[in-house]
Amino acid sequence: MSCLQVLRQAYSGSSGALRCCAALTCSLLPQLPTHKRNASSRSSEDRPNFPGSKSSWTEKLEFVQPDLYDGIPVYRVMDTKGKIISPDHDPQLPKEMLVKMYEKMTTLNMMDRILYESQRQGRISFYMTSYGEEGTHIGSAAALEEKDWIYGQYREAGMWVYDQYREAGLWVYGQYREAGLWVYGQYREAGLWVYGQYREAGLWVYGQYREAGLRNNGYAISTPTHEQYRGDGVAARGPSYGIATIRVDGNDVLAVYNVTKAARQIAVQENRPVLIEAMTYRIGHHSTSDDSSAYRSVDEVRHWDSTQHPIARLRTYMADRGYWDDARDKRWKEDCQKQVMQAFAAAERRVKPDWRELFSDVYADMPASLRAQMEEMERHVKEYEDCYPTTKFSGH
Ligand SMILES: Cc1ncc(C[n+]2csc(CCOP(=O)(O)OP(=O)(O)O)c2C)c(N)n1
Repeated sequence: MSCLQVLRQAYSGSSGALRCCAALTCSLLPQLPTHKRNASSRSSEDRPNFPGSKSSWTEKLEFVQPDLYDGIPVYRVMDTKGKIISPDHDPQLPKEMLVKMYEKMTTLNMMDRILYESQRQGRISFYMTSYGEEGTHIGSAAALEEKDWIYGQYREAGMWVYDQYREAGLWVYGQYREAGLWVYGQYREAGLWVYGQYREAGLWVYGQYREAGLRNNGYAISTPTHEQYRGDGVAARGPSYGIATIRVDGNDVLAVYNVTKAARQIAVQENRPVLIEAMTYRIGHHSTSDDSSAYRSVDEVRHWDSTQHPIARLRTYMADRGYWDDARDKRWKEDCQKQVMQAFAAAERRVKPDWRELFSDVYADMPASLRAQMEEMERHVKEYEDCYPTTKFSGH
């Protein structure tokens, strides 16, 4: 089955999920690539031909109630335990690739554990974990090509981990220590290098680019989704902007892979945008500055950590095929822990860039107001030099 078929089929199955009137169905589902509507050829007796309307007539006086609508369905390949539901949709990736995906998902998880702890020990100032969202990072990174560009968000470190940028990524994280804001200064040398040169033709998150992936992890810091919007998530907004849209189970790495591959094909071949809403759950706190027990129950978090976890699902899938077992898992986790610790130690030994880059890397010509702030900081750092670890920074 081609990728486009996967995407189309995902939509064609949606009618059963919609209980509301046809008008609602029409307005919420995106136009698929083959779907060319020609208003002028329709009779206004058959269908309304108002400019701006794409639906049908109805003689029922019926308000569209949000709770009567099941929403755009969530495409998945595996069930919550990691068993394939429809063999046609199994991308049948080669063993080496699946092993790589599993190893990268677990590397991200290991990075999260070690760096989160190191923040608690005061070795870095700030960190954001990706617990529970590993499938969205790795499934999408695996489906893209070397030449594609990725604009990753802060909770998308797995996109870097997937390829050879693990150390660079950790280097960025390593630089977080002492001053969280430093990371922005680092972007020119590390972050942008990671983001910008990762691949070559720009996809994923925050992109107004041709393909945008969005992780819906249930929260924006402490605000749960039910306080963020009343409609059907983010995917429902895609069609209203004229964007082909799909919703996917973000904890199913194979589904994310299929959907990203299909979306990339539409974007590249048809040069039009595609939106992916990957449904997942943020198991970790928003950041090391957050305590999520203040706004959600421990039981809720435990539920997501112990069921449908993307790493566990992929592991079951691989174990079923004889690609992975407990002994290998144990060896790999030990090895992975060593790799992350070594990269972290190497990052800690690096001299940090000149702190003035915090001011100098934004504008080609620094505005007077920013220069004044930089000079004020220069005076401050000079006066209180003994309070700052200045020798750890270049330019001193
Ligand atoms: C313009 C702006 N306003 C506010 C913030 C502060 N802020 C940082 S992260 C965040 C929440 C983002 O939530 P979401 O997009 O759901 O991503 P998640 O953290 O769940 O991965 C906010 C409000 C910001 N970074 N930029």
